[in-house]
Amino acid sequence: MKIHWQNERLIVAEGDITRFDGDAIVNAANKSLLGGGGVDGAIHRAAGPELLEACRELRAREWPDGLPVGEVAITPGFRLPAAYVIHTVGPVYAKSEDRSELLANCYRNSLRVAAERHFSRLAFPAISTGIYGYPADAAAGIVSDVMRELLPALPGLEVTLMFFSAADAEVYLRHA
Ligand code: AR6
Repeated sequence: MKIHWQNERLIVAEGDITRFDGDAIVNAANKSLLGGGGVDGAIHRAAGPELLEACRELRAREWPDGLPVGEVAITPGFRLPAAYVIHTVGPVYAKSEDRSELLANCYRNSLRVAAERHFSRLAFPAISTGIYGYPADAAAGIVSDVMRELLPALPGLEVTLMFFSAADAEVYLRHA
């Protein structure tokens, strides 16, 4: 991973989140929790089939109708370097409706779970900015607001925002 910017609590980096070695990575999943393309597909491939099995159990036990947008569910990371995966579902971007609170909730709820479990290193991908079409600059503003709002209250946690390209990391830094 290449670091583009950092302070004591927040790292803006470029790289493959499946390689992140920390307490948890966040997955930009879909309601089904049963895998998909993008970062979700990459995480399932790297974690191995046990992850799909754990997600099926989560569905059966806790989320029979699927995981609602903005909510989170946690599984082990299995073959990933990260110990856990926090699965969340971002909103599909819509010009006609402001879904920024839903996107913020993905980040807020993931941070809450990380704090509850006393995690010290957590990495996020740029939720909703791929297949779900959220403009990277709009998402950047939402994410940086959440980090400004919540990180001061979570002193033991270091957050990495892991962008897939240098261009995406730079967009974040311009709009944050
Ligand atoms: N590491 C870090 N970032 C990545 C990686 C990776 N290995 N792979 C992709 N990205 P997306 P969404 C970036 O489409 O928009 C799936 O099918 C990517 O460049 O993965 O929330 C799910 O099952 C982009 O910036 O997630 C859902 O159906 C960001 O991750 C749907 O896609 C998010 O892109 C969710 O769409």
